[in-house]
Amino acid sequence: MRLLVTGGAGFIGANFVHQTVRERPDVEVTVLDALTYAGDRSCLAPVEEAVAFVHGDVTDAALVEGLVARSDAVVHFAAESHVDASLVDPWPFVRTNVVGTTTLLQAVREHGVRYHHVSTDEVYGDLALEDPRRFTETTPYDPSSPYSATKASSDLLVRAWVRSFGVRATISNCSNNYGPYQHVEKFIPRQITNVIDGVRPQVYGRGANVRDWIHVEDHNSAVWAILERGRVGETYLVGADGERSNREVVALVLELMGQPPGAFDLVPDRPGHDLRYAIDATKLRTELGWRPRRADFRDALAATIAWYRANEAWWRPAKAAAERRFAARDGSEPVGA
Ligand code: NAD
Ligand code: TDX
Repeated sequence: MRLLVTGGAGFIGANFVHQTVRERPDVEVTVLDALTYAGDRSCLAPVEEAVAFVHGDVTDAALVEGLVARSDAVVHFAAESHVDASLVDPWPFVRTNVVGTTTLLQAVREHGVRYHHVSTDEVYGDLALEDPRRFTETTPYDPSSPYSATKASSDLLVRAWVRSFGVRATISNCSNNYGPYQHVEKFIPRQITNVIDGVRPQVYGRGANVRDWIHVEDHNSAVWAILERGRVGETYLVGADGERSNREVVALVLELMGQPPGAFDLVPDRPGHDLRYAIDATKLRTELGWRPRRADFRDALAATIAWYRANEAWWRPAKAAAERRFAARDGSEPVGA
């Protein structure tokens, strides 16, 4: 199989490429990535020899068309992915997430290529803390942030291309990922690298918000299950029953890093901050037989901390700039400055 992976120099895409090279030597991988501030070619260094890399933009219709024409399938990870950044400047989100997805859809339509669309549970809005329900494939869309609104738009474009043009597409909506190669602007790596730098973790609001954590390898094994065995036109929710409040996560990071449990700061909240996400992955489990392999959060978080300790050379160049962006948003001094 010749597989085009967009966003393969980002967090989840790079882990997907590593896993694919490791487990499926018959798959020929081409990565298309614009190398934005969130993309880093060095994420692919361990598999450099095994994959082709194209530096380019998913909104470049001629480039995309040429690459899709030479592929049997496309997995689309490329996106602007940071909620906080979308609140400052939504335009790159509209361009990459909406226009970029449309560009890919037109190309897979023209060449009859199988397409898998990687999306998020944030399209469903949020749940109350005590709500017994979780998100399912039939939960109505209700995005809160510019980021999630553009991801919701891209999902709806995929559905329209399936229905109107017969495109062979599937969609996955996954909960919060963690693991190696995640940008230091995201919650877990930000707090791990703060502690390494002797800086207290920064928790928004009261830290009561709940995210449904899944290890990136489990997300990617689900993407493979859907690509190989998923029904065309269907959406699958991906999650590993990992609901935890931000306070709980930060307390565990502190414990695993030998710090006192209360050694974090509460800082001004994110505007429109979604309270709780929770995924019901019954369809993925029963229809495709998928199971998470890294569901022990404590163990997988400890391994992630060890990875950041061992790979400072990878994250260090991005750290100060990420902290300056956080500070610019709330008018404070960058932490660790
Ligand atoms: P990321 O920000 O780490 O990586 C995004 C990658 O896309 C980067 O390599 C970047 O250079 C590339 N990119 C951005 N704009 C591009 C463009 N115009 N053309 C080509 N490449 C471009 O993001 P991530 O966390 O790895 O997320 C990957 C996908 O998974 C996204 O679609 C995101 O919405 C989705 N998702 C993420 C999570 C999560 O917890 N991180 C959860 C569910 C779904
Ligand atoms: O410093 C922080 N302090 C804090 O309390 C940061 C960066 C975040 N938070 C909170 C906000 C959220 O409740 O932690 C939680 C997780 O925040 P992010 O890592 O920014 O993720 P989130 O907004 O939940 O979105 C993530 O999951 C869904 C990804 O970034 C998206 O791309 C994905 O679609």
